[in-house]
This record gives sequence, structure tokens and C-alpha cells, in this order.
Amino acid sequence: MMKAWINNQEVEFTEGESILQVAKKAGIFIPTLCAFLPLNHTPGTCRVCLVEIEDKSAPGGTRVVTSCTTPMLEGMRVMTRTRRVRRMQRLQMAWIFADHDQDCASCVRYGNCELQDVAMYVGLKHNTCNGRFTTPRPFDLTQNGLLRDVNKCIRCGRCVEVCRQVQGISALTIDDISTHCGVGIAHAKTWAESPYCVQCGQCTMVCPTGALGEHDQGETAIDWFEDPEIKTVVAFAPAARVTVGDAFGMDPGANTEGQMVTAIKRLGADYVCDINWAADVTIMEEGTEFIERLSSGGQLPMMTSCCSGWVNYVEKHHPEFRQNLSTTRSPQGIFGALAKTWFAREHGLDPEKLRFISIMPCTAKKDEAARPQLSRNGMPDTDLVLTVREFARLLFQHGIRLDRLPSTPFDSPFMSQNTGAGAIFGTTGGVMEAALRTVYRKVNGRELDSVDFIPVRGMEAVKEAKVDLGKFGSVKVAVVHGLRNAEKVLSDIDSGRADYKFLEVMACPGGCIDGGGTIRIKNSYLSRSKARMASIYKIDQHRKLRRSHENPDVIRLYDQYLGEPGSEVAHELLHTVYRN
Ligand code: HC0
Ligand code: SF4
Repeated sequence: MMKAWINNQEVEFTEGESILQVAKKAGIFIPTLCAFLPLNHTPGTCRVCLVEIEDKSAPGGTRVVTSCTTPMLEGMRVMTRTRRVRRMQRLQMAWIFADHDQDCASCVRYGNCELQDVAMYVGLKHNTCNGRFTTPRPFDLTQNGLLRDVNKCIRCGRCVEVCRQVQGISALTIDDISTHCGVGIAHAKTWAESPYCVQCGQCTMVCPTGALGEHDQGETAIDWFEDPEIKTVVAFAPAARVTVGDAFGMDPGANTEGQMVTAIKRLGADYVCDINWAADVTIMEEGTEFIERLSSGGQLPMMTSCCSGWVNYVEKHHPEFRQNLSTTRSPQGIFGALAKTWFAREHGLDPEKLRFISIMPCTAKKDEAARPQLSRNGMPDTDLVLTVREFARLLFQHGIRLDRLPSTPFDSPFMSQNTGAGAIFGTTGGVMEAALRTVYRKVNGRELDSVDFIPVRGMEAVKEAKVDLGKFGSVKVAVVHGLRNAEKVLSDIDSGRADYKFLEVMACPGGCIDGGGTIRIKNSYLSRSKARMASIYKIDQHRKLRRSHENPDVIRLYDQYLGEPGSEVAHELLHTVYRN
């Protein structure tokens, strides 16, 4: 261990650590915007993390340096709050604000902006450069899932880094020069034209300002809630309930299921249901499809298809694996189809006047909803997708404090009642575990010894397991999350190094619990995964029924409407095709 001093406090460090890293470890605060330690990203572009260090060769015996790019040295003396540092930090902040669109009141980061925080940290009192050099830069709302407003970009490069480092995609770049400079799309002008982007939204999770965000459609939802001619069905995703509480200061991972039902009712929805129910239906179809592929020599490994970012990835980056994707629709896609058919029929509703709104921890789900193959008679099955962030914003707009609400049960079991298997979809490994609970039963005629299938749980990048499937032998399955990790697994499959029969992929690290539509936690990344995952498994443990094939409302669906899993009607409504 080496020693140095920050603000006369002795600190220990190892060779190669930056002053910023050492300070952070020692609990000494240095404001910064571009340095993002969860990603090991220290480009030194914002120039706010200034500190003064002793340097006998410098005039006056000290020098001001950026702490993120300067390595700590043995015996070094660092001061973080000197007059010179404070003056230079304020000037730097003023320059950053000079070409930052400061329409804060209408910004998607209102009340949750890191730029405002840092301005306060450096003590900015009067901003002499306020908007003086603004050059209009692109406002890009071309994509279904995301918004890019370069006028709010401070060129920190965090988004570029997460897309490259975590997703291995490199869809973003910092382009142009001078005041035109900001986040750009690699090899395309608009986001919609990107040959690479899969709309996972991970870039929005690390953007410190409102430069990147979701394509906000909250206003449309309110219009429909208000319209007496329209009946609205709202259903929320497995992970939505354990992530939205962050917007209201609730405990990390807090399960807000009952409070969400109350809140959605207060917004004016006619029916509140649960996507978890449709996840149970997905398992019935996907499990049957897997067994069919095993029996009839179909394309293996079968790959899950419920994650829309992953499906976009296969279509854009690996079309050679399109046949491996399960044709079963995602729970959102299944819910939409059944809302417009079975649900409408059972409730005597006109499907043309019914709107299905889903609440998702995901931006790519907006893109999924817009797929022409997921519509009937010219109407999308899923009419609107609100990210968890948009949902929280709607609640604030209506003065609804989720944390202060009582819980309400779902209206009826109809398309709501779900098992623990449906609940665990929200975390990496959940779809695989849910599928194995049912596939094992279908093949072997008895339940798995333990309903908990531990080898596919946890945050490890790639998880492998073997399961005894009777006449099909011992079958190898795998689970991967994060697209950079998925790319490696695909190359192992391609080269024959991996012999999986079934593969679960979630585009976002951690799965939907860390989806690109969840609440943004300032200056952190994936910091709540553990709490959210634990909460999801707790929900599973407390459900009376824990296997999809035990869900009475799903059994009724097949008895009264679809016949058998994999039937012709089930195929017509619950399966899909992929883009070339
Ligand atoms: Fe997910 Fe889903 S589990 S993708 O993460 O499969 O977004 O939570 O809703 O559709 O159920 C997201 C979460 C879902 C879907 C489900 C799947
Ligand atoms: Fe990259 Fe995902 Fe952002 Fe697209 S949405 S730019 S793929 S991080």
C-alpha cells in the first residue's frame, strides 16, 4: 500500500489509481460529470473534477489538474476545495452551461438532473455564459423507444461507453466539432436509421442530463383515460413493481404491486391486470415449442424471444440465428392479442374501442409494440407502452404519491392471477427457471424435486445447467444477460464450443430489473440489482402457486378459448415471425 494526503487526510492506495478513485474510496467528495467509475470511464472531458496538487517545479509551487486522469503518487499532497480550484470549477461549469439548453422545467430529467447537482456542488452563483453560445443541435425523436436531444448533451461520453462496454454494440459516438459537438449516431444521421442500435435504453440509464431519454407518450394515456368512448386495460411488467418505488424514495426493490393497482385505478384506467399472467401463458407456449423442437429435430438451441432488445439484436446483428428464436410472443405481445380477443369477448367490449397500455421497465418494448406482425385489422395489439419512468411522471402530474397509497387487489383473477413462475420473468434466469418447471413436468410426468432451480440464478454473466428430460436425456441449458456477454455465447454456439439446447438471453444486465426504462439513480449504474432480484424471488416464494401450468386462469384460457398449447388458434394469436 502507498500513502498520500487529500485535504491533509492520510489516504492509502495502490499504484495506478487516479486521485479521483482514491478520494472516492476514502469518502472524500470531488464533483464530476464525465468520470463514471461504475464503468471505469474517465475521459477527462468535463474538466470539473479539478484539484490542486503540490508541484515544486510549478510557479507558486502548486498545479491544478483533473483528478480523474491524474494518477496518485506516493507522498502526493492534494487539496480539493482551494480558492483556485473553486474558481476554476465554477468557470468550467459556466462554460458547460453556455451551450446547454436550459429549458429545465420541461426536461425529462426535471428533479433528477446531475448537471444541476454539480452546479450546486461547485457553488455556481451567477452564470455569466448562460445559453450565450447555443447552437441548435439535433432533436431526434425518430425511434419508437428513445429520445435524443443533443441540445442537452454535455459530451461526457458515458452513453457511448455503456453501449460499447456493456452491450458491445457501439451505436453511439460523440460527433461534430465546437458547439455543434454532441452525442451522435454511428454511421447514420438519425437514431431510427442506426444499423446497430437495439433500443435497449442502457445509454439513458447513465446519461447525467436529459440528452437521452424515453420517447414520452404519457399524454396519450391520459387522453384515453379521459375519453368515455374508450375502455382502457392497463397491465404492468414483472419488474415494474420492484423498480418504480425508487421514484418515490421507497426502499430499493420494494414490491409496490398493490399500490400500483391503486395508482392506475386513480389515473382512470377501466381494468388493471398483470403481465405476469401472460408470462405464465408464454411458458405454456414456449415450453410446448421447446419439446416439439426436441422431438422433431427443430432448430436448436431454442432461444427465448421475450426480450425485445435481444430480438432486435438477433435481427440486426445475427440474422443467421433468427430460426433459433422461439416463435412464441413475449408476455406483452400475448397479453395484447388476448386483450383484443378473449378479454374483449368475455367483457362484451368492442375491440376497436379498447386500448391496451402496458407499463414496462424497458424502452425496446415500445418498438416491439409497433411491429406490424403484432397487430390485427390494422390496430396494434399493444396500443401504448409506458416506461416505468413515464408512469412515475404521470403519477407526479396527478399528485399521486405511490408510497402513501394503500394496496388494492387486481379487479378480478381474469388475466391477472399469476404464479411465481410468471413473477420471476423480471430477472435474469427467470424465464429459463419458469420454463424448466413446466417442461420437466410435461416430459417426465412429475414435478422437479425442488421448485427452486438455483443454477440459473444470480448475476454471473453466463450460467449453465443440466436438466434430466427423460427420453431426451440430460439437456444442457444456459442463461446470459447483457449483449456483450450474449455475443460471446453466440460465437461459442457458432463454433461448436457450446452445445446448449435452450438459451435465455436478456439484453440488459440483470434482466428487466435493470431495464433501460427503469428509474435513473444519479451517478450510479446497476446499484439496485441485488435488492430488486431478491424482491422478485420473494414474490415467487410467497405465491401459492409457483408453476405456470398450475395457473387456474391459464387453464381456463385453454379450456374455453385456445384448446391445447400449440394449437392452431394459439399459433394464430400467440406466436410471431421475425424481420429479415
Ligand atoms: Fe420484462 Fe417480459 S420479463 S421482457 O424484462 O418475457 O420489459 O419485467 O414485461 O413482455 O413478462 C420487460 C420485465 C416484461 C415481457 C414479461 C418477458
Ligand atoms: Fe446502444 Fe442500447 Fe443506447 Fe441503442 S439503446 S444506443 S443499443 S445503449
